[in-house]
Amino acid sequence: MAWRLLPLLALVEMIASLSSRMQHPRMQLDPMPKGGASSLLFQDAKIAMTKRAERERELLEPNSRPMTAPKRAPSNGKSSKGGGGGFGANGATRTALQQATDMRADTLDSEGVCLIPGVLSTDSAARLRECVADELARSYAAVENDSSSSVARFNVPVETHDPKRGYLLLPLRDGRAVDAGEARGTLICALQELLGPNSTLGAMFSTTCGGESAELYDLVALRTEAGAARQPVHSDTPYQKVPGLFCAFIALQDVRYEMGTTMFIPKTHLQTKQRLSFDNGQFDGQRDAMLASAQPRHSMLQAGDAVFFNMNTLHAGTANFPEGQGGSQRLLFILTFRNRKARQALGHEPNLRPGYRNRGITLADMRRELASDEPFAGIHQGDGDPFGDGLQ
Ligand SMILES: *[C@@H]1O[C@H](CO)[C@@H](O)[C@H](O)[C@H]1NC(C)=O
Ligand SMILES: *[C@@H]1O[C@H](CO)[C@@H](O)[C@H](O)[C@H]1NC(C)=O
Ligand SMILES: O=C(O)CCC(=O)C(=O)O
Repeated sequence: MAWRLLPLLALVEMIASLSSRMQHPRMQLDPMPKGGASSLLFQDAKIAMTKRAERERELLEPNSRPMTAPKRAPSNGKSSKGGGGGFGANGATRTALQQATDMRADTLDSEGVCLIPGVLSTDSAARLRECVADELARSYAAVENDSSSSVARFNVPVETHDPKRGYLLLPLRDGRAVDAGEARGTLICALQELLGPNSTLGAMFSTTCGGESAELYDLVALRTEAGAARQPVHSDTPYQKVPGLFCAFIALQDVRYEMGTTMFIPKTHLQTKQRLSFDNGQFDGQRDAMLASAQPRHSMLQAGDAVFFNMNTLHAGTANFPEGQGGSQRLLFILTFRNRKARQALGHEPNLRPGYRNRGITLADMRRELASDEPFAGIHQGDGDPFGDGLQ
């Protein structure tokens, strides 16, 4: 077949760009060939991507250091954002949260990525991990019963499930709370802590994504298991002047290096010579030269910490080591918001259950719901549809 004749690298590029155009999950590849051409294509692409990622590891790992949280704004940083509204522009009238948010926003402007410790308490992170594990079990059971429900729950059909790495699309209210008739279950409490009016992360999304009109774009958990391969370096959205998507990866447990980290190449959110040699240099050696001289930073997250990034920044998930070599299940809770002022194509579909897509659910909507007696409990959002479980 013709695709077998494609050079491996061209195949990797093709699959990467195809999947980045289609949706956020990139590495959802079937380990069990079912004989179909597309399944074989995935098989070959997976082998090629793993080989490519291993080559990148050799280039990047010697220079990679753990990411540290910024202590103060970069010296060039005119403290920017004007997010303070009616508050004084400097000095004691700015709250600690506003000052910390400005510092982190300056870091995002210059680096494209920022470590934010403690966006969830350790206890809340542990409760949320258990809740996500329960949602995972519910979704596995649902897909076992009816395989056509896979796309709505995992964003991929069963044919391309990867047992070692995948996304779990989440509801706004967890199934356990709904079953128990509990208005404020674990997921609601976590969203309140993460996005509520005085929250670190809520302030970050508001500041980077154009205020409270920021639109919910991903509500998902990322799962890797022991033995999951490293990803090739990629970005999730193309460059545009007003960055369109900002994402938080939130650790639900202490993540040891052997469980996989996310490696970022700071400053690659900008159209610099460095970034262009990555984008355009895949066949003439420029990309590898760029990677060999890069200064990567990997996020070492404790339970409740977040790494917050402009989704145009280059990054890759590192390997979750095999069992017996320190690997084990890693669950990250992921929130992404979209800045409506970014008008160019974003390059991928939202990682949201179908019933939550194209609804224009904003940060303001979420805060209003979270402040109500029964958040997201089938309350009409204004377009006539209840939120429900998002499964249609
Ligand atoms: C199993 O799937 C069928 C549709 O194929 C659905 O009607 C039924 O409710 C499902 N049962 C459970 C327990 O999820
Ligand atoms: C906001 O959070 C800060 C720091 O956690 C706290 O000191 C302050 O009292 C909070 N303000 C409100 C209105 O909750
Ligand atoms: O595994 C990770 O830490 C990163 C995941 C990622 O970048 C992706 O799935 O696009």
